[in-house]
Amino acid sequence: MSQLPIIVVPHPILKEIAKPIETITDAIKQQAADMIETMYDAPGIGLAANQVGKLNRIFVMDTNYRKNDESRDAKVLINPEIVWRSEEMSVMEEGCLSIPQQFAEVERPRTVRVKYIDLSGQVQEMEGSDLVSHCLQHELDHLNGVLFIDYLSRLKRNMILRKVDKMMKDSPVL
Ligand code: K1U
Ligand code: ZN
Repeated sequence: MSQLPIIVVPHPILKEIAKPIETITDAIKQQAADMIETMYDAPGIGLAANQVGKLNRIFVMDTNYRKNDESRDAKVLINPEIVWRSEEMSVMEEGCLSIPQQFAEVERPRTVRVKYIDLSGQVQEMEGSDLVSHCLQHELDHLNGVLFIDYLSRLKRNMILRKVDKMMKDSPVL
């Protein structure tokens, strides 16, 4: 397994739409393992392919983030799609590994059900609320070239982008 560099805004790949995965090859399994390692190391509770420079529809997540290895339970979601979303909404503060150290409240459906393919090629469904729902939608957004700052006003978005730009110039190894 190897750690992958995480791409930071305003890199154009973060605005691209990722392509469906046709076959689960050894290369895809390796990519998933590398993404899991990268997510835990960041640390984060999710990571989408665009963020590590790949334009295929896969993300990893583990919202039960714990520091010790034994309790880790990362899920790999391939070609995910939302099949149901609640009318009830939820507002939560979100962060993004591609927008370091910036957080903002985002409103999304409180519960979603997502259909996806797992690493063994089986079709699966998972339903999640609150943090799980926000994370599922945040990661799926990445695969469609959408960032959480796209839900903010232009003023707030530009403030965040300027802060990240300054931070990267001051300490580019973040
Ligand atoms: O996709 C990403 O950029 C990862 C992002 C996911 C996310 C966070 C919050 C709401 C929705 C989606 C992160 O993981 S940011 C880091 C973070 O939230 C965290 C890090 C360590 C422990 C707990 C949370
Ligand atoms: Zn993100």
